[in-house]
Amino acid sequence: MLSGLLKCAAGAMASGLLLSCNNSTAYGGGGGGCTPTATQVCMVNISFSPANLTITHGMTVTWMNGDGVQHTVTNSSTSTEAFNSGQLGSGGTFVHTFNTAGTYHYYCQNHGADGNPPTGMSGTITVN
Ligand SMILES: [Cu+2]
Repeated sequence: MLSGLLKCAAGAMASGLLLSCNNSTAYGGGGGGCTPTATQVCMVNISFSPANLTITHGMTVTWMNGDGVQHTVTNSSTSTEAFNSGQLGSGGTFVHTFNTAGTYHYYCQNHGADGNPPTGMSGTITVN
């Protein structure tokens, strides 16, 4: 992990871009690099954290992959709101704005299964 950070810092200095730190070396540990907030869900240890997030309509939710493996953020087939991040690599982010109140289930296509509600790596956004 330490060597990864040094490599990351060196890469950032060389390129002048902090974006160069978005690699599996920097985010390979147990969720390092992502901190959940009132509008951010982290993907850590093959799960969404928090799994249940409540927001107010009009807010934009950000999902960030803090794992070293790929994940997706995919609406369940019963969700009335459609969103799909596609494959997100380590450090990758996806955003979706929820304008309508409701309960929206979603899952990771790699580590979860569609359903009502989905199972495995899955979560819920409650919009008030
Ligand atoms: Cu996953």
